[in-house]
Amino acid sequence: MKNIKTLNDIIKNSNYIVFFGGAGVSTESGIPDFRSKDGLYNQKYSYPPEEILSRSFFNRHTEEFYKFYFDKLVITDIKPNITHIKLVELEKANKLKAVITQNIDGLHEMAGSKNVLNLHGSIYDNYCMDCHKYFKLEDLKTTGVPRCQCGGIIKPDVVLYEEALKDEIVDEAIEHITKCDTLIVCGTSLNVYPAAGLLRYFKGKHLVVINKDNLDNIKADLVINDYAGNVFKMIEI
Ligand code: CNA
Repeated sequence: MKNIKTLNDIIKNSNYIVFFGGAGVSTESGIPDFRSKDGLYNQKYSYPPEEILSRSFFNRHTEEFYKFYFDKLVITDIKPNITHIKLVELEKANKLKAVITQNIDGLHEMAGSKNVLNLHGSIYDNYCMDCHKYFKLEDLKTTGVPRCQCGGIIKPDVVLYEEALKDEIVDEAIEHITKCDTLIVCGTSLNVYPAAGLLRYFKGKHLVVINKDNLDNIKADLVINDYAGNVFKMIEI
């Protein structure tokens, strides 16, 4: 396939690649995304998922939030897929300098990637909202509202709608995007801000988009409309 050959040529000639990914990177591991045909936004719930995943909803309807969260977003009996694995190989080859992800599923770390910037946090980290004690995911009971020994509500360290991203992670992401010669954008609809807005810092040579559906909100040098796995399995390292 001509596009794959072009991508392999770009990778061969790049020294500083950054990967910017979204939910589409994990669909082939069995985690549904938000906006695809069979994504969470096209299923029926008592409230729209965008509302359930907001901070004001978490505050007002904590139990309802947790029901949705544990049912739909905390999926742990899964494995990294070929895209996660190839990214580890690219990092080991010293080509890939950072994985910037909007995902909260921890699959890049599970695959073995070292420099992962979790823009939206991770389901594996949780804190008591009162005493700030840290809890691992397996410490949380998955029914009702998880509570700390001090009585405080435990909140996952994931960024909900209406919440700000962490400055130090955003700063690091901007630094990598500004410095890289190739930026690979993959499996994201680029609808969620401010994450999607970080791409404006790119001033390198090759902007590559790999996405199942065509995106009309970004202009790239190379666009491959295919499943991430189909593309990454062909990447030569
Ligand atoms: P999205 O808006 O659902 O977009 C996903 C994009 O990926 C769509 O354009 C799809 O066409 C595309 N896509 C789906 N499967 C594939 C595939 N196999 N190969 C290539 N492309 C594919 O999700 P975004 O990431 O853009 O939105 C950001 C939200 C989604 C973040 O806040 C995440 O926390 C949130 N989210 C994360 C997960 C996860 O951690 N795995 C799951 C669902 C949602």
